[in-house]
Amino acid sequence: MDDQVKQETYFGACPHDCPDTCSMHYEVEDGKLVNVRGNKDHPITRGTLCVKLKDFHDHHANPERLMYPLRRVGPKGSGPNGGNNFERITWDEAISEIGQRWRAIIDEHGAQAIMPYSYLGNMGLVQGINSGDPFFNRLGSTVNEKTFCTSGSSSAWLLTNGPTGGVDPESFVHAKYIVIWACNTISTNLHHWPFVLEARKRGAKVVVIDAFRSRTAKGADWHICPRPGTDGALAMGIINSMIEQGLVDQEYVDNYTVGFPELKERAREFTPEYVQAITGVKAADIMKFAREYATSQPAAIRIGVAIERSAGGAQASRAIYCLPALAGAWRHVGGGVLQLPLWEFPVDWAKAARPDWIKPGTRVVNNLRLGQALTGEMHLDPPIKSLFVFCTNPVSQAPETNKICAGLQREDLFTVVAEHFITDTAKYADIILPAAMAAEAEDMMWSWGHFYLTYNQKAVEPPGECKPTSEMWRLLAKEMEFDDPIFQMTDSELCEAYLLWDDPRMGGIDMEHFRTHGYFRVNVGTADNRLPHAEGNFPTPSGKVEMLLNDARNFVAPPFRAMYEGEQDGDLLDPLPGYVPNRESPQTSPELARQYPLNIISPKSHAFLNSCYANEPHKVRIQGEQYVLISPLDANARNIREGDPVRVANARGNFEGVARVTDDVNPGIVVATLGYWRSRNRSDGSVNSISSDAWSGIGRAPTYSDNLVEVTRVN
Ligand SMILES: Nc1nc2c(c(=O)[nH]1)N[C@H]1C(S)=C(S)[C@@H](COP(=O)(O)OP(=O)(O)OC[C@H]3O[C@@H](n4cnc5c(=O)[nH]c(N)nc54)[C@H](O)[C@@H]3O)O[C@H]1N2
Ligand SMILES: Nc1nc2c(c(=O)[nH]1)N[C@H]1C(S)=C(S)[C@@H](COP(=O)(O)OP(=O)(O)OC[C@H]3O[C@@H](n4cnc5c(=O)[nH]c(N)nc54)[C@H](O)[C@@H]3O)O[C@H]1N2
Ligand code: SF4
Ligand SMILES: [Mo]
Repeated sequence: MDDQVKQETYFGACPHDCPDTCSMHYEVEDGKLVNVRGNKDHPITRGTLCVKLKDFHDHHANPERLMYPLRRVGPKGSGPNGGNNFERITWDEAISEIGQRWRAIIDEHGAQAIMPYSYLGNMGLVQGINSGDPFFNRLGSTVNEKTFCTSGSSSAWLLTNGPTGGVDPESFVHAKYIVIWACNTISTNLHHWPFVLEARKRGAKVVVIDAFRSRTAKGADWHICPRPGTDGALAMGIINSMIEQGLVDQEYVDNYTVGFPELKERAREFTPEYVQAITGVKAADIMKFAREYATSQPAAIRIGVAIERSAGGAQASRAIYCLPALAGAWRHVGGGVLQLPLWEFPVDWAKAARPDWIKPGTRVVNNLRLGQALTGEMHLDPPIKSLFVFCTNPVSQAPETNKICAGLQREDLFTVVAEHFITDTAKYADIILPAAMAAEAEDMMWSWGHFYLTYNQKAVEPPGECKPTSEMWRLLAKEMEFDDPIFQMTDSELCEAYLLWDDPRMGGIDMEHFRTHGYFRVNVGTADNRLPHAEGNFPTPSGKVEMLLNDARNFVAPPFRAMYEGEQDGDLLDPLPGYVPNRESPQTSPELARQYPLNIISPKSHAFLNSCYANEPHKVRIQGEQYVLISPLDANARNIREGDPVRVANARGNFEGVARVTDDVNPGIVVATLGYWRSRNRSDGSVNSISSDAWSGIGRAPTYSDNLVEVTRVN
């Protein structure tokens, strides 16, 4: 019958950089995506999507979406909001112009004058962050090192515990004591919260350690509120207090750790009183926490990404990773630390990223230093003459964005951006390529929040002339005359090629399993029996928890150094965990603190996913205008009232928002959440106008929680 509507359902996988990696159902009617629902069968998703994705089908149909390739017309900066003006072109024109420009650049400067720049706007193996690695490695471009997120805490993890998935997030239901440390679970890891609540129903206590009273802190039994960047001191204080109170599981420590005597010596100075002075957490609370944590087993720690965002972030992480060994928490199902389960995924990175195609000696530019690289502050020879951006929006997300914008305005820089929208970054492009969205291309997702591989089927055709990222690489490879087989493979073939099917963790399944179930839990034990380290078995050189390192060098965990075996910073690391104070603080930079006395932190927005959705009015309505949380004491001192427009500034830049005066933050701290587009804020600025591109000590991680500012009322 002609008028019968053709209905179909496909498996989806949320492509965003979110630990939950939800499994979804795309509902399609007559070739049109009409609804997206959470998969009820998926043990993590359990049928619900978050506020960001619940109308994901509308996101696909956003009228502002890019539909055609665009080319800049007129001089740079002559368009809206200081960006460029564009005209519509065809894909053929776009690809051949890119090819021509690149061939000329390669002739004059060599291929390293071209730099790719990507991040986790899409996590998929086929359409996401690393999907361009084979192409760019083959091209011989500069290697872009990707340390936006978790490289500090991950480097610390690999040094201390090795590449283990740690405690299963689902095993948290068995915990009697749950510590959520620098993680705003209810906003950023929503599907883990039910496991926490289940544990609490069974008698667990939930403790949140957060630098302000976040949504999650409000939902906890106990909120411990250290000053930002002082977690290393707090963890060392807990270690001190466990030792002093005789709470260490000596047998576990003797059998399965290295360096306890040295750690004990290091912890001696971190008395509760000393740690109180650094962190602002009361000495009695430090002792109480140590007692409760050590004696309420199983105890599970969920560490957030924000722990690493200051000079001492990775050192703090190392100290925290020692806690479950000291308490013997790894002996129990549901005891230990959850860092990133991603270490357990049998992904064939050698195939997916082709590090073997990187020529020895190829230079590496870190993604946090984009501004320096483009403006010449970093002395690059050859200079970057072409930038290719995909799956990331650095003008919103990277630090020191004023510098990035200045670089992007260079007339001699040829910038290509593949995007869904004309973002704050895309507006500076010479060529914009319209990318397909999740429902429009096949993909396979690993996860950094649980143990499931999740499959994404192509449910509908891309609209207009949008193309999957994978197709973009095929077209560019053809243009550059690369005939390697990987550039001929279909998306289905790539999905299959990028998994290590023979790895025992794949349980003997094949692609058909994904086509019929949509997801697969890798074989790492079950939530009720996974006990990875009850008897040590840490994948470290010693097989033990390495509290003490032997002649370790500064280290960036492999996935973040872009899978290349490139040069490493040669600095000797502190062999022990410890406390490294913030770079910008009244103690370490008193001059600066006189001018800029407030420590700003910029956690994630509840209704945005990084900068995604911050251009959608209904999400902005939920999230509210860019706000600045400030304590009553600091507000009064500056004559700021609730709702006043305020400017947040330091020497790097400024942005404006509205003041929310609240005792959710302590005096000396201000909070402004991340993701807002600077072009849509009150003034052309965002939290990353003021953030620093300095690295944290290990892992070249960002220092977004280590920035001083002053806040003033805007009249
Ligand atoms: N809604 C939403 N969810 C997201 C994202 C998003 O943008 N929006 N982004 C995704 C991504 S990429 C990531 S990495 C994760 C991150 O998720 P989380 O790890 O939760 O990171 P944040 O929200 O940045 O910060 C978590 C908490 O750490 C606190 N904090 C900041 N600095 C410090 C500190 O020095 N010490 C302590 N103890 N606490 C501190 C903040 O106040 C905040 O409440 O979220 C993912 N999920
Ligand atoms: N101040 C401050 N800054 C931060 C943080 C912080 O806490 N504070 N957090 C940091 C962290 S943890 C992270 S992970 C980074 C995240 O930084 P980004 O990864 O840059 O964040 P997104 O906003 O998700 O950028 C993704 C962009 O990719 C586009 N995109 C999505 N899917 C596709 C696709 O399939 N193809 C193409 N071509 N484009 C696509 C989206 O439209 C979006 O514009 O930000 C970092 N920046
Ligand atoms: S953003 Fe996170 S919580 Fe929301 S649907 Fe995607 S994976 Fe799930
Ligand atoms: Mo992130």
